[in-house]
Amino acid sequence: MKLALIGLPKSGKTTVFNALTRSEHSTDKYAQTATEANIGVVQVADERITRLSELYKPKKTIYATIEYHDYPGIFAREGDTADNAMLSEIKSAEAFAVVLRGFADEELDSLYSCGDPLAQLKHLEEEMMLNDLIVAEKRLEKIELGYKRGIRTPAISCEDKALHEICAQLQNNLPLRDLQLHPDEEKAVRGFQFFSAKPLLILINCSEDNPKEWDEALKNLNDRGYKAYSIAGKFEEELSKLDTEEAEMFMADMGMTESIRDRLTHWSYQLIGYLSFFTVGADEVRAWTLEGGANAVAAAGKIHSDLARGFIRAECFKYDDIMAHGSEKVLKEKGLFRLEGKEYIVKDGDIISIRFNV
Ligand SMILES: Nc1nc2c(ncn2[C@@H]2O[C@H](COP(=O)(O)OP(=O)(O)O)[C@@H](O)[C@H]2O)c(=O)[nH]1
Ligand SMILES: [Mg+2]
Repeated sequence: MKLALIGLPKSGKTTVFNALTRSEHSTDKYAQTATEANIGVVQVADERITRLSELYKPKKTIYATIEYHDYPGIFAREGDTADNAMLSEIKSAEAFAVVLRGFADEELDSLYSCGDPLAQLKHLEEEMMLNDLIVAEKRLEKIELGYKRGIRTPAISCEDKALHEICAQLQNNLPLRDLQLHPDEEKAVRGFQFFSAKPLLILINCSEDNPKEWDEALKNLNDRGYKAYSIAGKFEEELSKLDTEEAEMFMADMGMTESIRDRLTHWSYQLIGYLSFFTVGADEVRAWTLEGGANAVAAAGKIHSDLARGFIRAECFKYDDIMAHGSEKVLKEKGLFRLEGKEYIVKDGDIISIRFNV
């Protein structure tokens, strides 16, 4: 999974990124805004993989990962046009973690007068929608030009229709994630990777002295359907530099039970509706990420496109069952080892082996 940390300049994105990836990129307040993204990969802690690995003793154990991309601030001022290459890179993320500045800093207030976290979010969303509208309108002009030259295919008509719906939505100041397109239309415009269609994880970066300062704002956001949380970025960055025991002591003081890595993992899985399925064997025990509601063929495709193409059936059992009974042989005797077809909807914790033929 690829998650982009985005927000206005100096909201604490790199601070949070450092905490997540235990790195030490500069967060100097007076440094020029970075021009390139920091990229880091974080393992998804999953006790189930650890225990499966103990059972199967494979040569390799592979956890799922989240790739965090920490981008320079965008949309700092109205109509600010960030570098197009960077914007398209940002848009290739599956979701955005939007870092909003909730800690006080007079200097930053005067430089980036975007107001409180709610105002910052409003500003960012408006800029994202504006950017999407420009992209959609540009494409519509091109299509129009094509029509005049006699270029009109069913695919283009479908895209045209989708883009008109998209423009109407954006002109009403509504994000594209709330627009339900027909699946064919959705497919026709998927390549644009519109900003406002992405799921948002809202992180209010609070001062650790006053972590409850934005509780009201958080409630407001969650009532409006956002997934919003508060974090204390600087505190988390400090924590990430300590060894586990020390960190746990400080976390207990703050009433925290999980590291920021684990919290962000849960929040982003929830946000996107991801589940985990596993493959096991003597060579490898591995966790895979899948969109909730996806079928066995989609799961096969995560492993390798050949497995989806030549899919015959999925041999399947549950993590809880193998842990309760200790071996696949017992599961077979008890009828807990299932054969599933293409349409089977994969569940969290399924252990799957794909039979295929290409
Ligand atoms: N007090 C406080 N300062 C923070 C916090 N997070 C970031 N900062 C400071 O804000 C400035 C900008 O942080 P940085 O992570 O570089 O922001 P970015 O531009 O969004 O990547 C730095 O001086 C940080 O030390 C926080 O949670 N509390
Ligand atoms: Mg930064």
